[in-house]
Amino acid sequence: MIQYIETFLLDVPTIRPHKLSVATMNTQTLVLVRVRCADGVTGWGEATTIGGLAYGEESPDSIKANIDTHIAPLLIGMDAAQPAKAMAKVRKAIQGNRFAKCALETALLDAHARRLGVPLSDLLGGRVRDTLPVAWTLASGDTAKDIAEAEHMLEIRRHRIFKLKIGLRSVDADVAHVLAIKRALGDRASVRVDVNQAWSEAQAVRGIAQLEAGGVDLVEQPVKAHHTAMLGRLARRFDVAIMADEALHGPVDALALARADAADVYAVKIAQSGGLFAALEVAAVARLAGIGLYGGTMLEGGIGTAATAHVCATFADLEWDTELFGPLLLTEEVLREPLVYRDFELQVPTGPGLGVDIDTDKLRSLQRK
Ligand code: MUC
Ligand code: MG
Repeated sequence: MIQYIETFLLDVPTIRPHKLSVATMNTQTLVLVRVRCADGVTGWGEATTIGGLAYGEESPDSIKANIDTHIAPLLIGMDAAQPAKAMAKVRKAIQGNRFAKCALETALLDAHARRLGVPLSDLLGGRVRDTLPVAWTLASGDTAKDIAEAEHMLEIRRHRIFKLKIGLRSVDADVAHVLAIKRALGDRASVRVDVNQAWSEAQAVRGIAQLEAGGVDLVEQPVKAHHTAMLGRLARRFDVAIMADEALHGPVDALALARADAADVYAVKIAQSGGLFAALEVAAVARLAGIGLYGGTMLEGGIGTAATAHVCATFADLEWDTELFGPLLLTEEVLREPLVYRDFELQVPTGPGLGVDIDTDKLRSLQRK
């Protein structure tokens, strides 16, 4: 039986300012959920978002309040061994709140997989891979610093895929920044950009043409999330892969984007999708429509990152890799044993449930008072 649900806000400084077109992050607020069951099993989930309300319509505080006040009470007393039934009740009663739903589903699946003594990925059909290539985001805003950071990552064999955050400066300044980095790294790395919706169609046409000619491999969400037809025009106009990120809030959007031929690649994010099974549905739509997959992040800590890793481990094709580097952007580790990044890949945890454990002393020391 589901006995008790707690939520925690943890303010964790980032290792350097992380500049997106919509926000500069110096701190990440982790939103964690703990579900305690009557049989003594505990499960963890995460509902971390980016930039308060700058990136999405759910803030850390609203997620916590909505779980505490409206969603947790629906779940108390339900059978903990039936996560699907519990989540069906939540989905019937609660509109939106995708991040909260994702965290609760993760915690219920973590607990149930622990109860059964299997990795969470087994509850999703089982894994086809045990490691995931991981991109790193260069977002200091400074070209020389970004090149030095990329060289260091190549040197220590942690990343050889780099995503550059652009859209804050003029198109020409951004293109010059990206192409200087691509020239410095050459064929040693894949260079991609994320515009986070900043460009108009005219700016996108101008920017993407130059990025494509300069050897950039992927352009993520160049225009506003609701401009589906515009995204499709760009995807058809250019050879370089166009990825949908903010446009993709779950399976219904995945279907609409596929019908509109709007993107070549989907960033699959468990929280944006509204849960782990919803993320699998997004991936299923992509597979049926011939759209490539990429394992995305909301810059979560170890819990959300491990949960996404379990989902991505079940994908037969993961053409565009992942960006599951969230914990590496944070100055403090909340897991007792950090996730293992080795030889450019994240090792998907193999223990029961998520395969990770929270350091409760760390949790208390970082918890917002
Ligand atoms: C986004 O829009 O993709 C993921 C990686 C990163 O640096 O920012 C996030 C959000
Ligand atoms: Mg993005």
